[in-house]
Amino acid sequence: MKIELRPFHPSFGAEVVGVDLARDLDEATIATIQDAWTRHSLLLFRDVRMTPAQHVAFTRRLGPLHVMEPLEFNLPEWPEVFVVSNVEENGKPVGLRRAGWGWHSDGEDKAIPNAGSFLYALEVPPEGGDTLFADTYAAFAALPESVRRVIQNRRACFSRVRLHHVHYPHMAPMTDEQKATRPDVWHPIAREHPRSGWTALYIGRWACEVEGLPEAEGRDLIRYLQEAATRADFVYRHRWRVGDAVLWDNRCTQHCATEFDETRHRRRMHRTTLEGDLPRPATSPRPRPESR
Ligand SMILES: O=C(O)CCC(=O)C(=O)O
Ligand SMILES: [Fe+2]
Repeated sequence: MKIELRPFHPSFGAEVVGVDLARDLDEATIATIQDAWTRHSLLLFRDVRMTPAQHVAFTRRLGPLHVMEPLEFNLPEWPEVFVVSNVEENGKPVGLRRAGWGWHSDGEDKAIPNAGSFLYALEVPPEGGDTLFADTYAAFAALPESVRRVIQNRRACFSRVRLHHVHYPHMAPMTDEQKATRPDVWHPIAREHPRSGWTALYIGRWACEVEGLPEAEGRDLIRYLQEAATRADFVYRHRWRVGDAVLWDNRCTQHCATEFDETRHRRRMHRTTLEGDLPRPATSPRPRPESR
Protein backbone atom coordinates (compact mmCIF):
# COMPACT_ATOMS: atom_id res chain seq x y z
CA MET A 1 0.00 0.00 0.00
CA LYS A 2 1.21 3.46 -0.80
CA ILE A 3 1.99 5.70 2.17
CA GLU A 4 -0.19 8.77 2.41
CA LEU A 5 0.51 11.86 4.51
CA ARG A 6 -2.40 13.93 5.77
CA PRO A 7 -1.38 17.19 7.42
CA PHE A 8 -3.73 17.99 10.32
CA HIS A 9 -2.59 21.45 11.44
CA PRO A 10 -1.72 24.57 9.42
CA SER A 11 1.88 24.63 10.57
CA PHE A 12 3.01 21.11 11.54
CA GLY A 13 1.98 17.49 12.02
CA ALA A 14 0.76 14.82 9.62
CA GLU A 15 -1.11 11.57 9.91
CA VAL A 16 0.64 8.65 8.25
CA VAL A 17 -1.77 6.31 6.52
CA GLY A 18 -0.91 2.95 5.01
CA VAL A 19 1.88 1.67 7.25
CA ASP A 20 1.56 -1.31 9.59
CA LEU A 21 4.01 -0.61 12.39
CA ALA A 22 3.78 -4.16 13.69
CA ARG A 23 5.54 -5.40 10.53
CA ASP A 24 9.15 -5.45 9.61
CA LEU A 25 9.22 -2.40 7.31
CA ASP A 26 11.56 -2.11 4.34
CA GLU A 27 14.25 0.55 4.03
CA ALA A 28 12.26 2.67 1.58
CA THR A 29 9.31 2.88 4.00
CA ILE A 30 11.58 3.83 6.89
CA ALA A 31 13.21 6.53 4.73
CA THR A 32 9.76 7.89 3.80
CA ILE A 33 8.78 8.03 7.49
CA GLN A 34 12.09 9.71 8.44
CA ASP A 35 11.65 12.31 5.72
CA ALA A 36 8.02 12.97 6.69
CA TRP A 37 9.07 13.34 10.31
CA THR A 38 11.75 15.89 9.40
CA ARG A 39 9.25 17.94 7.39
CA HIS A 40 6.23 17.70 9.73
CA SER A 41 7.87 17.37 13.19
CA LEU A 42 4.92 15.33 14.47
CA LEU A 43 3.58 12.10 12.97
CA LEU A 44 0.33 10.42 13.95
CA PHE A 45 -0.37 6.74 13.33
CA ARG A 46 -3.90 5.50 14.02
CA ASP A 47 -5.43 2.12 14.87
CA VAL A 48 -2.01 0.76 15.76
CA ARG A 49 -1.75 -2.63 17.40
CA MET A 50 1.76 -3.33 18.49
CA THR A 51 3.40 -5.31 21.26
CA PRO A 52 6.21 -3.72 23.30
CA ALA A 53 8.64 -5.77 21.17
CA GLN A 54 7.21 -4.30 17.97
CA HIS A 55 7.12 -0.81 19.45
CA VAL A 56 10.81 -1.08 20.32
CA ALA A 57 11.73 -2.70 16.99
CA PHE A 58 10.07 0.04 14.95
CA THR A 59 11.51 2.93 16.97
CA ARG A 60 14.99 1.44 16.78
CA ARG A 61 14.85 1.73 12.98
CA LEU A 62 14.79 5.52 13.45
CA GLY A 63 17.87 5.66 15.68
CA PRO A 64 19.42 4.45 18.93
CA LEU A 65 17.02 4.20 21.85
CA HIS A 66 17.28 5.97 25.18
CA VAL A 67 16.47 4.06 28.36
CA MET A 68 14.75 6.28 30.93
CA GLU A 69 16.17 6.39 34.44
CA PRO A 70 15.36 5.50 37.11
CA LEU A 71 14.18 2.19 35.64
CA GLU A 72 11.21 2.13 38.02
CA PHE A 73 8.61 3.09 35.38
CA ASN A 74 9.94 1.07 32.45
CA LEU A 75 8.49 -2.31 31.52
CA PRO A 76 10.64 -4.86 33.38
CA GLU A 77 11.10 -7.03 30.29
CA TRP A 78 11.40 -4.04 27.92
CA PRO A 79 13.39 -1.31 29.67
CA GLU A 80 13.23 0.79 26.46
CA VAL A 81 9.49 1.21 27.08
CA PHE A 82 8.64 3.91 29.60
CA VAL A 83 5.12 3.84 31.04
CA VAL A 84 3.03 6.96 31.68
CA SER A 85 -0.03 6.03 33.71
CA ASN A 86 -2.22 6.62 36.74
CA VAL A 87 -3.05 2.91 36.94
CA GLU A 88 -2.07 0.83 39.95
CA GLU A 89 -1.73 -2.93 39.98
CA ASN A 90 -1.33 -4.87 43.23
CA GLY A 91 -1.07 -1.56 45.05
CA LYS A 92 1.85 -0.41 42.89
CA PRO A 93 1.81 2.27 40.17
CA VAL A 94 2.46 0.73 36.73
CA GLY A 95 3.93 3.96 35.40
CA LEU A 96 4.81 7.56 36.14
CA ARG A 97 1.76 9.59 37.11
CA ARG A 98 1.29 13.11 35.79
CA ALA A 99 4.30 12.92 33.54
CA GLY A 100 4.73 16.05 31.49
CA TRP A 101 1.91 18.16 32.93
CA GLY A 102 3.55 21.39 31.77
CA TRP A 103 5.19 22.55 28.55
CA HIS A 104 8.55 20.90 27.87
CA SER A 105 10.49 18.75 25.47
CA ASP A 106 11.85 15.43 26.60
CA GLY A 107 15.34 15.50 28.04
CA GLU A 108 15.70 19.30 27.84
CA ASP A 109 17.28 19.16 31.29
CA LYS A 110 19.90 16.62 30.19
CA ALA A 111 23.26 17.30 28.55
CA ILE A 112 22.11 15.23 25.55
CA PRO A 113 18.36 15.80 25.20
CA ASN A 114 16.23 13.17 23.46
CA ALA A 115 15.78 13.51 19.71
CA GLY A 116 12.28 12.09 19.62
CA SER A 117 9.60 10.26 21.57
CA PHE A 118 6.97 7.83 20.37
CA LEU A 119 3.90 7.62 22.59
CA TYR A 120 1.31 4.87 22.15
CA ALA A 121 -2.14 4.94 23.78
CA LEU A 122 -3.34 1.70 25.40
CA GLU A 123 -6.06 3.10 27.67
CA VAL A 124 -7.49 6.62 27.54
CA PRO A 125 -10.06 8.46 29.64
CA PRO A 126 -13.38 9.42 28.00
CA GLU A 127 -12.51 13.08 28.53
CA GLY A 128 -9.36 15.05 29.32
CA GLY A 129 -5.87 13.58 29.19
CA ASP A 130 -5.18 15.24 25.82
CA THR A 131 -1.64 16.13 24.82
CA LEU A 132 -0.84 19.59 23.45
CA PHE A 133 2.00 20.04 20.98
CA ALA A 134 3.65 23.32 20.01
CA ASP A 135 5.60 24.07 16.84
CA THR A 136 8.79 25.80 17.91
CA TYR A 137 10.06 26.40 14.35
CA ALA A 138 6.98 28.58 13.85
CA ALA A 139 7.62 30.22 17.22
CA PHE A 140 11.19 31.10 16.24
CA ALA A 141 10.08 32.47 12.87
CA ALA A 142 7.50 34.71 14.58
CA LEU A 143 9.92 36.29 17.09
CA PRO A 144 10.53 40.00 16.66
CA GLU A 145 13.97 40.83 15.30
CA SER A 146 14.89 42.55 18.58
CA VAL A 147 14.28 39.33 20.53
CA ARG A 148 16.13 37.24 17.97
CA ARG A 149 19.13 39.49 18.52
CA VAL A 150 18.99 38.96 22.30
CA ILE A 151 18.86 35.16 22.07
CA GLN A 152 21.36 34.85 19.24
CA ASN A 153 24.36 32.89 20.54
CA ARG A 154 22.96 32.78 24.06
CA ARG A 155 22.27 29.71 26.13
CA ALA A 156 19.73 28.98 28.82
CA CYS A 157 20.36 26.94 31.92
CA PHE A 158 18.00 23.98 32.43
CA SER A 159 17.91 22.72 35.99
CA ARG A 160 16.15 19.66 37.33
CA VAL A 161 17.61 20.29 40.76
CA ARG A 162 16.32 23.86 41.07
CA LEU A 163 12.85 23.17 39.62
CA HIS A 164 11.97 19.64 40.72
CA HIS A 165 9.84 20.87 43.63
CA VAL A 166 7.99 23.28 41.31
CA HIS A 167 7.10 20.76 38.59
CA TYR A 168 6.79 17.61 40.70
CA PRO A 169 5.20 18.81 43.96
CA HIS A 170 3.44 15.42 44.31
CA MET A 171 6.76 13.57 44.30
CA ALA A 172 9.41 13.13 46.97
CA PRO A 173 12.20 15.74 46.99
CA MET A 174 15.37 14.73 45.15
CA THR A 175 17.99 12.98 47.23
CA ASP A 176 21.60 14.18 47.13
CA GLU A 177 22.43 11.09 45.12
CA GLN A 178 19.75 11.91 42.52
CA LYS A 179 20.89 15.51 42.40
CA ALA A 180 24.43 14.41 41.62
CA THR A 181 23.17 12.57 38.52
CA ARG A 182 21.25 15.60 37.20
CA PRO A 183 23.65 18.56 37.02
CA ASP A 184 22.46 21.85 35.47
CA VAL A 185 22.95 22.01 31.70
CA TRP A 186 23.22 24.90 29.23
CA HIS A 187 21.65 24.78 25.76
CA PRO A 188 21.46 27.29 22.87
CA ILE A 189 18.09 29.09 22.77
CA ALA A 190 18.17 29.42 18.97
CA ARG A 191 18.80 25.82 18.04
CA GLU A 192 19.73 24.37 14.67
CA HIS A 193 17.98 21.11 13.87
CA PRO A 194 20.61 18.54 12.89
CA ARG A 195 18.53 17.09 10.02
CA SER A 196 16.56 19.98 8.56
CA GLY A 197 19.05 22.77 9.31
CA TRP A 198 16.09 24.98 10.34
CA THR A 199 16.10 27.04 13.51
CA ALA A 200 13.80 26.27 16.43
CA LEU A 201 13.18 28.22 19.61
CA TYR A 202 14.63 25.97 22.31
CA ILE A 203 13.32 26.69 25.77
CA GLY A 204 11.10 24.82 28.22
CA ARG A 205 9.84 24.46 31.74
CA TRP A 206 13.20 23.43 33.20
CA ALA A 207 14.88 26.62 31.95
CA CYS A 208 15.70 28.96 34.82
CA GLU A 209 18.49 31.32 33.81
CA VAL A 210 19.91 32.99 30.69
CA GLU A 211 23.60 33.35 30.01
CA GLY A 212 24.90 36.87 30.48
CA LEU A 213 21.69 38.28 31.96
CA PRO A 214 20.94 39.12 35.60
CA GLU A 215 18.81 36.33 37.12
CA ALA A 216 15.53 38.24 37.24
CA GLU A 217 15.92 39.51 33.68
CA GLY A 218 16.71 35.97 32.53
CA ARG A 219 13.59 34.63 34.21
CA ASP A 220 11.45 37.34 32.54
CA LEU A 221 12.95 36.48 29.16
CA ILE A 222 12.31 32.77 29.72
CA ARG A 223 8.69 33.49 30.61
CA TYR A 224 8.33 35.59 27.45
CA LEU A 225 9.97 32.93 25.28
CA GLN A 226 7.90 30.12 26.79
CA GLU A 227 4.74 32.07 25.95
CA ALA A 228 6.04 32.70 22.44
CA ALA A 229 6.86 29.00 22.06
CA THR A 230 3.38 27.87 23.04
CA ARG A 231 1.24 30.49 21.29
CA ALA A 232 -2.26 29.15 20.62
CA ASP A 233 -1.99 29.33 16.84
CA PHE A 234 1.11 27.13 16.90
CA VAL A 235 -0.47 24.53 19.16
CA TYR A 236 -2.17 21.29 18.17
CA ARG A 237 -4.33 19.43 20.72
CA HIS A 238 -4.27 15.69 20.35
CA ARG A 239 -7.37 13.93 21.66
CA TRP A 240 -6.24 10.37 22.09
CA ARG A 241 -8.02 7.30 20.87
CA VAL A 242 -6.86 3.84 21.89
CA GLY A 243 -4.41 2.70 19.22
CA ASP A 244 -3.04 6.18 18.45
CA ALA A 245 0.72 6.51 18.36
CA VAL A 246 2.42 9.90 18.04
CA LEU A 247 6.05 10.38 17.12
CA TRP A 248 7.28 13.85 18.02
CA ASP A 249 10.56 15.65 17.53
CA ASN A 250 11.87 17.14 20.78
CA ARG A 251 14.26 19.44 18.89
CA CYS A 252 11.53 21.50 17.25
CA THR A 253 8.37 20.97 19.32
CA GLN A 254 7.24 21.11 22.93
CA HIS A 255 4.39 19.15 24.46
CA CYS A 256 2.19 19.30 27.51
CA ALA A 257 0.00 16.58 28.97
CA THR A 258 -3.35 17.80 30.32
CA GLU A 259 -5.28 16.68 33.36
CA PHE A 260 -8.18 14.27 33.60
CA ASP A 261 -10.22 12.78 36.40
CA GLU A 262 -7.63 10.40 37.82
CA THR A 263 -9.97 9.12 40.50
CA ARG A 264 -12.48 7.80 37.95
CA HIS A 265 -10.55 7.01 34.81
CA ARG A 266 -7.54 5.03 33.66
CA ARG A 267 -4.91 6.29 31.24
CA ARG A 268 -2.03 4.08 30.16
CA MET A 269 0.57 5.03 27.58
CA HIS A 270 3.79 3.36 26.43
CA ARG A 271 6.68 5.54 25.26
CA THR A 272 9.90 4.74 23.47
CA THR A 273 12.51 7.48 23.36
CA LEU A 274 15.18 8.26 20.77
CA GLU A 275 18.67 9.24 21.82
CA GLY A 276 19.65 12.74 20.71
CA ASP A 277 22.76 14.79 20.13
CA LEU A 278 24.38 17.85 21.64
CA PRO A 279 22.18 20.86 20.75
CA ARG A 280 23.91 23.10 18.19
CA PRO A 281 23.43 26.86 18.16
CA ALA A 282 21.93 28.35 14.99
CA THR A 283 24.85 30.64 14.20
CA SER A 284 23.10 31.96 11.09
CA PRO A 285 19.40 31.39 11.78
CA ARG A 286 17.31 29.76 9.06
CA PRO A 287 13.58 29.79 9.75
CA ARG A 288 11.65 26.85 8.30
CA PRO A 289 10.28 27.62 4.82
CA GLU A 290 6.54 28.34 4.61
CA SER A 291 5.62 25.28 2.56
CA ARG A 292 6.19 21.74 3.77
O1 LIG B 1 1.13 11.61 28.75
C1 LIG B 1 1.29 12.47 27.89
O2 LIG B 1 0.37 12.92 27.22
C2 LIG B 1 2.67 12.99 27.62
C3 LIG B 1 3.59 12.78 28.78
C4 LIG B 1 4.97 13.22 28.43
O3 LIG B 1 5.35 14.33 28.62
C5 LIG B 1 5.86 12.25 27.79
O4 LIG B 1 5.52 11.06 27.67
O5 LIG B 1 6.94 12.67 27.36
FE1 LIG C 1 7.34 14.62 27.80
